[in-house]
Amino acid sequence: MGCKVDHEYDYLFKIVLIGDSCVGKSNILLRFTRNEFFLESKSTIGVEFATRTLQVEGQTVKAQIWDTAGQERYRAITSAYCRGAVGALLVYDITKRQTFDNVHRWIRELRDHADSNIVIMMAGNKADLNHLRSVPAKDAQILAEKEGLSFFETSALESLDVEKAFQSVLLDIYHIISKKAMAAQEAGSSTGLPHGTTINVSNLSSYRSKGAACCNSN
Ligand SMILES: Nc1nc2c(ncn2[C@@H]2O[C@H](COP(=O)(O)OP(=O)(O)OP(=O)(O)O)[C@@H](O)[C@H]2O)c(=O)[nH]1
Ligand SMILES: [Mg+2]
Repeated sequence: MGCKVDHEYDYLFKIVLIGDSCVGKSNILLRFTRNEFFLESKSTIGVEFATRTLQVEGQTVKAQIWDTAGQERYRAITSAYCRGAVGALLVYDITKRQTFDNVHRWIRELRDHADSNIVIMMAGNKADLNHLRSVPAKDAQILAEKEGLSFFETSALESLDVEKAFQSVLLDIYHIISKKAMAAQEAGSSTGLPHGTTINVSNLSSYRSKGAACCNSN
């Protein structure tokens, strides 16, 4: 177990990249964290992660992004890494209908294993292959509305809306946390007690990093 105290950011958000194999999860992560793309990338084995620190509404947010393997044989590992995630990019391939049909399965996976307030962004990747499209954007929009997800079509290859998709997830998470913090503050002030009141903000502690120890179990 590695532990460290990091004062270089205000918030640490754990995000997972999830979806069928070959939809482009690893390349989306590469594009977002290193501005790179590999046409012949290898299938992810187990799980990998990368980070990027950016500003969200004036706060320094470190996104710790876990790239899971889409292959069936790694399913148990994938579920394990969803634990504690506060955001997810659920990726399908716009040219492969089956990867879109499986989105339901991945939503269940997230709802079963991740944080109950998880922000889910559905990303229809490979938008550069419009001529091979088998999933109309309209179908995805309808599903997104029904399931309460955000939705973007992306292209890791052409760097289309990858940045926007992550920014949107991080902003939504930040808003949820700010609201919770405000509610906790209000609960504190409504007691009318002087300093020293104990306010239960346990749900916030996993997000707030300043001065706190951050431990990964691997
Ligand atoms: N045309 C196009 N190809 C892409 C895009 N994103 C990824 N690819 C290609 O799709 C293939 C699979 O990409 P990966 O990023 O390895 O897919 P993955 O979802 O991580 O797959 P697993 O690790 O097996 O779960 C590779 O050949 C990529 O070059 C994209 O936006 N457009
Ligand atoms: Mg991969």
